[in-house]
Amino acid sequence: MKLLLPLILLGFSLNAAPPNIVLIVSDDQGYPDLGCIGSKPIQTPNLDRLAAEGTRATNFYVTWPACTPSRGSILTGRYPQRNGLYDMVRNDMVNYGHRFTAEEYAVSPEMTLGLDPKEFTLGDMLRTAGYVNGVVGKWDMGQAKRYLPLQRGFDFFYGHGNNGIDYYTHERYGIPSLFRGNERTQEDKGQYATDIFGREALHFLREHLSKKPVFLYLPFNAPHGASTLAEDNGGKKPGVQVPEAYAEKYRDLVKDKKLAQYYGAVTRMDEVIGDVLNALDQAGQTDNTIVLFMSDNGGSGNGGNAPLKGSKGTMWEGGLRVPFVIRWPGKVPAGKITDEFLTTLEISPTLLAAAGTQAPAGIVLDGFDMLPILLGNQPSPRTEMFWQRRSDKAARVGNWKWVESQKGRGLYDLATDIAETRDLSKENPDIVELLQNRFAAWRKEMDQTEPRGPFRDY
Ligand SMILES: [Ca+2]
Repeated sequence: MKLLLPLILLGFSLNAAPPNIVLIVSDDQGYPDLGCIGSKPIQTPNLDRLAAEGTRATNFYVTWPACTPSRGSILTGRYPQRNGLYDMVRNDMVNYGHRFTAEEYAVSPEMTLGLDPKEFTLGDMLRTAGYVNGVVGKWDMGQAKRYLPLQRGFDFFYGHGNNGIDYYTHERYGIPSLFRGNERTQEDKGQYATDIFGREALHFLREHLSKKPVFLYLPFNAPHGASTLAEDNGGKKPGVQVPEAYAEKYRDLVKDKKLAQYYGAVTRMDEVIGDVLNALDQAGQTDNTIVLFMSDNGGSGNGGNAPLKGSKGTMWEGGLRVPFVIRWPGKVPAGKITDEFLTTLEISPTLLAAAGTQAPAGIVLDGFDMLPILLGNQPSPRTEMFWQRRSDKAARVGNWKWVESQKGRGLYDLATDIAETRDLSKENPDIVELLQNRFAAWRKEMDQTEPRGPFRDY
């Protein structure tokens, strides 16, 4: 009995102060592109620190091999095919260097499409647990007012609603694309996007840390290629933009100028992540904050995704498997590398459990709380995962991966062949059939789920 009262009080105080959450997403950063992995000359000392103080996963997947649907799953905890956002919110005419007028852009898909307002975001779900929620960076869930963060469970937004900008003008193929709250702004025109996103993230944290539980969603546009018209850049697409000093760090290490720019953009982003970690330290909130980091899809080609095959946009591991780090001092083991099978579908259930809340009644989440797995208390309950991008399909069941896509097909044993080099489908027709059947069952479940726009007609 003597112990009971302090335990009750301790339990009460923990419940009274759910952890802050900083959810960091980078853009098109490849599976091997962290300094601590050691296979490339890339420098990411702050993400390396995060990995040393937390756990890094090697077997972690996104739900789609490109931006919008992958990010929709991070925010909803649901497969793209369940939440309705299962393709890009993107104007195809940009592929041909088309410069939109404001009037033309206003009625284009990038303005009229977005995450269905019936979906619940992490902002909606954490708000019920008393969090103050902010988004800084690349929202990519639609730009009409009904799609913007302030209408989607967030209290603060500074960033762009579409899926790419010029890092300096903040234009997307000629259209000014930064928002503060619900209004477009050009207040920072000329300043490097990663710098201003860092400034706003720190501003949001300093204003709210230690007062209320804070959820900062910090999705960078770095190190994605810039959405810049070639004619605005001397007739050539600029690739990944970065202040020259950051590309200069890599000039002696890599010959390819564009690769040096990519590495430099990651390093500048890493510095901003370091500033965020320092802000948590200064507020005395590090021990009470979960920090998560992942890329939204595989690397788009900069230096390759070896040992993985393929890149962004493909059903190969190089399109779908990404770096992932989570730090929660005293809760998630420090300095650990886990090979457990995990995905971004686990993010929402994990954060909701940590916050002591749950999804609204009737809302199906496609993942689970991964904390017990990270603690080593149990193996991952995930035994299968499915992907579809138009006619491209893939399934993983156990260590078997089946791919049927325009870029290739086959059956691979990831336990012995992470690079997907040996097609074993001829030797194992029964396993091919099993994976095809599991894929068909998943597809049927998705087709029968409650209708959601913008892509499923109803
Ligand atoms: Ca991306």
